[in-house]
Amino acid sequence: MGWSTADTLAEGKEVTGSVCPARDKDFFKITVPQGKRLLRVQLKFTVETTPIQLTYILYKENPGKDPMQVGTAPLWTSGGIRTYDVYHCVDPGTYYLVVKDDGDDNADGKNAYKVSFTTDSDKDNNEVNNDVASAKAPGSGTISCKGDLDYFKTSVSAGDLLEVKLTTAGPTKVDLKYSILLDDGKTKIGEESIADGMKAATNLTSLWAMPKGGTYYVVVEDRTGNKSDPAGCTRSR
Ligand SMILES: [Ca+2]
Ligand SMILES: [Ca+2]
Ligand SMILES: [Ca+2]
Ligand SMILES: [Ca+2]
Repeated sequence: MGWSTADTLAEGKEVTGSVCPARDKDFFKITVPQGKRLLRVQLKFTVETTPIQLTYILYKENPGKDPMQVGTAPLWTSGGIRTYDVYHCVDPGTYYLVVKDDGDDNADGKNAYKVSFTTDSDKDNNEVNNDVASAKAPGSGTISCKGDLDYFKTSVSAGDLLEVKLTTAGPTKVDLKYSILLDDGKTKIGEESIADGMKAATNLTSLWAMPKGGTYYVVVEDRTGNKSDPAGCTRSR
């Protein structure tokens, strides 16, 4: 593998490369500095047609062992030329970005791709809130990265209705979804989502009859788990 020969890629610097011959993989070594929790990967082709289905895999350095896979490009379902602009939630540290053809069965010796990365802090003050144990009181947050889950915790008295309100100030790339879970943190008793967050501000407001009094969890995420918008803002209660 190419860990030891990886090219060091500086933050904010765009470089070009090509996937040739088939099974070629390009290794880039990148650093997420202390205090930063978001890694933005931008990857695109320089031309409109190529036989390559561009994709990437993100690995974290694992001293003394092979790096561990910690992320991938989103599934590409729309056809056409692949272009990525994706946020990953990560810890500070050293990572490897591996750019390749999906399936490792195509090559393009003529045309190049462009890749770059930047890092940022996560402005969502509720983080980390990715599971039942770290659930926070209802409030504002953002789906800052691919696969981000935001857990909120609330309780209702027997016979009460639970009002869930999930809104944004304006359009966002994220197609917001919430699920209501019982106090076991697993059993889903309801969910709502929107088809396209870019069409208008999100406004999901519903009253739910709860089966019993007690603790409930509301989990907010992107409907497909692929989209994110660290600048966006969601509110739930
Ligand atoms: Ca190459
Ligand atoms: Ca391919
Ligand atoms: Ca979040
Ligand atoms: Ca989260």
